[in-house]
Amino acid sequence: MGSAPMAYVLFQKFLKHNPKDPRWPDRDRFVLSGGHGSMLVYSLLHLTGYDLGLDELKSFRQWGSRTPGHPESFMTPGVEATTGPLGQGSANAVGMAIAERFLAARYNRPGHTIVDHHTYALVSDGDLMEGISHEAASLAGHLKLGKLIYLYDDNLISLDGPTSLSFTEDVAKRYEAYGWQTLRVGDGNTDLDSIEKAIAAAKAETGRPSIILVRTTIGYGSPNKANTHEAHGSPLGPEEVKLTKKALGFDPEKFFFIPDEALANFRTALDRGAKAQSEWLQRFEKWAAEFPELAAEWRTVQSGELPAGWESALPSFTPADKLATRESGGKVITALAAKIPNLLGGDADLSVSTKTGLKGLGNFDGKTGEGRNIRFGVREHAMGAIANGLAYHGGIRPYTATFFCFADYERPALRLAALSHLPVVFVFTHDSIGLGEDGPTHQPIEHLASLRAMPNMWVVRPGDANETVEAWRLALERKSGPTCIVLSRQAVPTVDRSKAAPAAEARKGGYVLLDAVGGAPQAVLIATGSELPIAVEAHEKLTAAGVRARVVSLPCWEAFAAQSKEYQQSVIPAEVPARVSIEAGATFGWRQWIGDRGVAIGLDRFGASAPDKVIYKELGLTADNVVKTVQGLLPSSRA
Ligand SMILES: Cc1ncc(C[n+]2csc(CCOP(=O)(O)OP(=O)(O)O)c2C)c(N)n1
Ligand SMILES: [Mg+2]
Repeated sequence: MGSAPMAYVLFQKFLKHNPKDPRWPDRDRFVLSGGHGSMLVYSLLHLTGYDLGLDELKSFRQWGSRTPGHPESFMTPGVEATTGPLGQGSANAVGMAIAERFLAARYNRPGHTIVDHHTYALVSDGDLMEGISHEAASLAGHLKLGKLIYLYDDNLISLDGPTSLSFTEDVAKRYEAYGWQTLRVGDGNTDLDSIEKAIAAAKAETGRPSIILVRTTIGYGSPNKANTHEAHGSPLGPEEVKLTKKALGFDPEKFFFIPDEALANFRTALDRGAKAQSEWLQRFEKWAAEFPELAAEWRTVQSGELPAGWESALPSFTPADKLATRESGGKVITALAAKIPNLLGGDADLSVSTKTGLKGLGNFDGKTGEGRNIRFGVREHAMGAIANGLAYHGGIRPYTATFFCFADYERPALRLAALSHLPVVFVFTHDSIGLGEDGPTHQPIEHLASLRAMPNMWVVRPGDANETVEAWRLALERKSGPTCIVLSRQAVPTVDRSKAAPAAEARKGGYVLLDAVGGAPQAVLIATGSELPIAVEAHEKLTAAGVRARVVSLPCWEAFAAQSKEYQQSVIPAEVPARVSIEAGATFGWRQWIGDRGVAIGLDRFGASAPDKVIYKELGLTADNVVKTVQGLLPSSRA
């Protein structure tokens, strides 16, 4: 209720949108970052004429409704971002503003403006307390994102009580220091003119982002609950609702009542939106006629498809190449960037190590919109949420990169990418104890298991250079969710495919790399990533010892689980109980593949600081240990 006046002014005086076409590419973006105020956005969408009936508002937060407790981008037309975990939306908005600049630079031509819109976010105290918003604001100021505007619901109250309990800094000064324009509205409850002037001033400033601190009263209009934290999350209650309606001049006995003149006022959005979009369409058609190739590219990237021939530049590797999968990943991403014009992303100050820099394509510049490498700085959390913002915006295939251990710093954004079906590619290198001397603070352990546990997240850990190519293929062909590509720091051999199954089999998530020699397998060795060569070596030793072992490469559990049961059984036969997995990470989850009697060789402890080969040996991740383990499982040796 406290932010309704500013939202009203924004929607009715400024927001360029067409409720009849929520996906119009050149609409302004509006993100309600404090997702707990979801009813505000649902009301606005209903009132301005989106496909969200009053019945949906009546079934707020109920099973099957399109009005969930917090806004979900895939659920409700007009909701641009899934918000609720505070801070995320503020960073998503930064991503949207970057996307606008990038697309404007790529597609606008002199005399032809196809991309030209603003990104607005309504942020709350909680948003601005969260660290992620600090990271995002710092980067937005650095990039001078002049079309990014925050409206800050400065109501001096959060969930537990007044902000005086824990949040007393000078927010305006902070944003000023980040390089933002700061504006104030002293009475956001009633002074609509001042709100309008402030938004106009924010739009007029094109060289830096703007934040408008709007002083409001939470629960404004409620005689007894306004300005108390009780107005934050719980319903006012029937009595107080009556009193509030009275205080605001409504009939207390009427429910979900919208006065005709109010509806008529809001519904003017339909004409405005239709007019704005049709003017845009005229411009678009002129542009498309003059630049047909550019227009064809636009249509492809807007549809989320990959351009024809995108695979043609993919490298392939031979057994002569012994290189870390981060190195082969670097070659893959460089090749892809040349073919996929909207592949845009970057790393958190680690491109030297992650190898994900797009060579020769420049650093993204927020003023010109040019450059393909976003220098996120050491800001993993905002990086993830900004990448999500790029994906929410549309027209971009975003990726990010950092060390795998720091997936923890990015994790809330990974989760929202998975929840919101965003096809973001998250590259993680230095994926295990194999990174060596940096030691246990940098060595991931439970990270694979924890990301595999996340619904709709795909985790791909390729075992050699050619599987790395396939990992990228899997990731880019996914349209309904994110993919983590998990790569090694240390060199791994490239499998000799003349003696093993083709790497293309990795697209199935798991496949028989090397089969048992001389008959049906007695044992199945299952490995991922840099432990694949260990399984291959064990296979050689077991074969020499007369044991029929099969090596299964399982780079992506989720893709494998999506195959038919028959295929899965043909790779990991249920009738072979002697199954051993080998992966330099927590063994949690492996039982699914190795069965009741199998053994998972992994790490249920933290690593150590030492050269990688020493740690592998000391912690039992060796071919000899695999051989011994297999022998211990075979019936003859158990007798
Ligand atoms: C990351 C995260 N932590 C905690 C919460 C729980 N929570 C929801 S709203 C809120 C604070 C509300 O204060 P404010 O952001 O000022 O919103 P207002 O009550 O003023 O609308 C909290 C702690 C959350 N949604 N997200
Ligand atoms: Mg507040």
